Amino acid sequence: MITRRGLVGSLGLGAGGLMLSGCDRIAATPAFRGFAAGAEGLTQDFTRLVSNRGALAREFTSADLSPVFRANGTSDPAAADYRALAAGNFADYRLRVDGLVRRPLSVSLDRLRQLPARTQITRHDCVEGWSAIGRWTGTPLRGLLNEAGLLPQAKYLVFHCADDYGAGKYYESIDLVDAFHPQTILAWGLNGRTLPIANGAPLRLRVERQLGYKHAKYVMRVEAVASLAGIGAGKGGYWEDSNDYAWYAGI
Ligand SMILES: Nc1nc2c(c(=O)[nH]1)N[C@H]1C(S)=C(S)[C@@H](COP(=O)(O)O)O[C@H]1N2
Ligand SMILES: [Mo]
Repeated sequence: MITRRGLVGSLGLGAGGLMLSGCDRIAATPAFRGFAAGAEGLTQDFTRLVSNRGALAREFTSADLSPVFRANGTSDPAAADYRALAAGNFADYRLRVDGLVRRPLSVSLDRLRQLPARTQITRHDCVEGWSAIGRWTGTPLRGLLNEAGLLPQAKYLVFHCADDYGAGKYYESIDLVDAFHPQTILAWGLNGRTLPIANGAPLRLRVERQLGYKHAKYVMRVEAVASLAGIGAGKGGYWEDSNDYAWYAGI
């Protein structure tokens, strides 16, 4: 979606340009989201033209950390398969990376933690009007994608989550610009500790240029697809399909 903040940030004005003001929160009201969703094609093309989607989200210092990183949405998945994994401290967890890839992956949490890691202190902005700053540690998604080898037809990545939400499971998707962005990580650590279940253990997406609902928690599977048409109702995510939230939720 195009907001004043987005434009200011994309023009390189105002260091980082990411302070949330009251006005900017209005951009996340349902009416605005409806508009943004309706103009999705236009929005995406325009975003590509005027903004640098590769620009980094602002990073903060330890002094800025929120005392508590609030949990939102699912905070303790009830699904039996997830409960079994959690009971075993996720020793049997495997992240699957599949779909339009040359080499489907099945990766344990131990191995994910041994892969090159990145730590970043960023601010999470939820459409509901709250923000929190946390220190996230995880492996850059692009490393896993390179290992799996995306096929040329792959255009989006779908994140399949463990938690039941509405009629099915929570799911989200991003395009390859965000997938290969240096701050896009699959995080297993928060504030120097193991990622808590409330915040998406064992693995959750951080896609720092977008709003909170895009940051899939409890990620079980990353599926590379050519189109979002076959995923849920076709708009690319749980909130997009159920409440018309914008698919591209740029901040
Ligand atoms: N699987 C899953 N991912 C999710 C959600 C959820 O309910 N289930 N909620 C989303 C929303 S709206 C937000 S704001 C963030 C909240 O992340 P947190 O619990 O670490 O604050 O997770 C997002 N990802
Ligand atoms: Mo959110």
